[in-house]
Amino acid sequence: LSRRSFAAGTSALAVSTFAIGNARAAEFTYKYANNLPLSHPLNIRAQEAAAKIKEETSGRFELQIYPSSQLGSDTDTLGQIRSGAVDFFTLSGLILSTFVPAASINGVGFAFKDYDTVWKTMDGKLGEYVRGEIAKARSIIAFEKIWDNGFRHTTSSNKPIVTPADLANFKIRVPASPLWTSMYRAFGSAPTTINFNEVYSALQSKVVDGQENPLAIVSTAKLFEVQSYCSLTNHMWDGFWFLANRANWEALPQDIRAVVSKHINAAAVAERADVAKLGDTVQADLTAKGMKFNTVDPAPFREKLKAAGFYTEWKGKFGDAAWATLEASVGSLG
Ligand code: X2X
Repeated sequence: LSRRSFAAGTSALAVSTFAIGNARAAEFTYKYANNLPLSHPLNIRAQEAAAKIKEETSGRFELQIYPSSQLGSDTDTLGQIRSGAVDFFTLSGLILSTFVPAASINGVGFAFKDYDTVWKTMDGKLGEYVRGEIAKARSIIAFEKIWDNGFRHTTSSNKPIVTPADLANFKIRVPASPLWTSMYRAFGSAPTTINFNEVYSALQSKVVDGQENPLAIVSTAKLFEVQSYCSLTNHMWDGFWFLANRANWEALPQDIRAVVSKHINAAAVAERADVAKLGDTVQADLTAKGMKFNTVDPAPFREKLKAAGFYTEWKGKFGDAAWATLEASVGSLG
């Protein structure tokens, strides 16, 4: 029995069922952590992939899924994937940038006009560049296909966001990432860094008045229970890199690695379609639950960021070459 087979039996929180009674314990039991509820397409597709992997490896490989930050906040779990205490982790590139600075480049405000541009960019040269930077950090690697989080919108307990002036002094939660803090400072807001596992309670207790996330998360994480307004700001596209601890990954036999990466990448592509489909229906659901929606003209928001020097600052941080790769795909950012 490997060390991993023993470890498998100690986890009460895992979603997948594991060998009890007459079933044989898997040869390799690997932990996958994420910050989203079980009902989110990311977890639905990950569970499907886990079942397919188990089947195709004849039970040799078991992927145990820990949703909803059960193993800790994103910041904690980033430490665990680096050390190998966790084997796999889906993490926003923006948060990953606290370890691999280049990874936040897709989060530049208003960079993407639509999903076609997102996938062309992230499955193309820019994504390849970011994965290369992740690999250079040595302790982790990223699978080829990034998973969709979505275009982010702004919710609030006290007012709709219609113009950039509405963001002035706005008490908004941001994830742990310098790019997010910098963008809301440029808007003149009062950003507070809070990991996702504490967002619902921070909104409920009014530590902050608002937050920003894609509609699939506003819905599945039930943020509509603690937020009244949803402004369709579309200010950023965000995705999750499926990360592996390098040493643990390389400890797997080549044939198992091939099966795992095939099903994980296929699940990412399926999840993208699920999130897009949800986008068509979720606004109506949230409206029925009492959220008030408004659309937003992005032009003045983008102008505000430009005038505050946001694009110049981040072009300098990412470097001319990376910035040119981004602009070659999305157009000039000014
Ligand atoms: O923390 C968030 O807001 C979330 C769930 O969108 C991310 O993982 C970045």
